[in-house]
Amino acid sequence: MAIFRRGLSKTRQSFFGRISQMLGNTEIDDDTWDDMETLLIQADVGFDTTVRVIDSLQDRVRAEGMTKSAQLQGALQETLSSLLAFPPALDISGRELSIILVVGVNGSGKTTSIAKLAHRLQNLSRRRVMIAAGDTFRAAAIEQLQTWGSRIDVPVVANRPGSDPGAVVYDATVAAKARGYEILLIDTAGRLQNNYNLMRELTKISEVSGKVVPGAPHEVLLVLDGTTGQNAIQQAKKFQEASGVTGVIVTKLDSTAKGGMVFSIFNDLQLPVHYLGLGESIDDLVLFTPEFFVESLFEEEDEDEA
Ligand SMILES: Nc1nc2c(ncn2[C@@H]2O[C@H](COP(=O)(O)OP(=O)(O)O)[C@@H](O)[C@H]2O)c(=O)[nH]1
Ligand SMILES: [Mg+2]
Repeated sequence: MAIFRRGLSKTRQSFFGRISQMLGNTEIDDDTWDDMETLLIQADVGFDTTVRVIDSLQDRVRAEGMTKSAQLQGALQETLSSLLAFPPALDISGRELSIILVVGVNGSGKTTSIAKLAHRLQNLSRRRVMIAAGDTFRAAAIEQLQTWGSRIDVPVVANRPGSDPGAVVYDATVAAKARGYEILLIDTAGRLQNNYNLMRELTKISEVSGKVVPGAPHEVLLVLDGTTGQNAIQQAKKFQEASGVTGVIVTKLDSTAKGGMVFSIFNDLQLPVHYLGLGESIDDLVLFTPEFFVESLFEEEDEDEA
């Protein structure tokens, strides 16, 4: 909970934490709803989701005969919570080897998130984890993953820069299976200049892993850069078309006030958020917990804490 509060402090301080001050305690009128709408849009909750939240709050105000704006804060908190389904556990149990494909645009935080996730799964879930360096586009991308791998003691299967990512994924899948690894995380390149190429590459990687392990990939995690707010939602739609995304990791929420975009992922994309990136170090990937998330957005008195 403390890590949520700290990680979400920018979004809280800019928006949600100021709601009571903004609403004041007057009669609920059109201005109240305008202010609320402005707040939600500015926090990157997104237009459709904002409309849905306001409609639902207005219904409630009518049904319960609320008259004072101060009553709205609790109601808003509950309405926002109701948008967040509890995400299912990652589909990584009940088989010898589970394969998780990680996709997203360049710079969104894929490689860092893979290292953090590998570390989590190895240390908290006690699973044997391997990583495939499927982003073969840049030498630096491969080296970055190898550096993380040796730091967290997770093997990384890689090939030369510029080599076929399908071949790397094939080698890694065969190696993981032969050596009794339970989870293989696959890093990918995120070039989005051409949706068709991206789709082809991701489809191919999926097919290659599925040839060695029937049903793979078992999860396709989309990494979204939280600092890009609603733009990330538009990007996500392309990846949904291209690669059968099953869930989302939102990164960099520690450095943005656009944390409202998380509601949009559940509501507009109908995808579960599994993890949040709340910093650059290896332990800064937290399991998404709806109630902690919403409470952290509204909790006000944290600035004095150590
Ligand atoms: N503050 C912060 N920075 C992050 C987070 N996740 C990733 N980054 C940084 O974002 C940059 C790009 O990350 P990288 O994993 O290389 O992205 P990729 O191109 O998608 O593989 C790096 O400088 C990371 O340290 C996060 O949760 N918080
Ligand atoms: Mg990368």
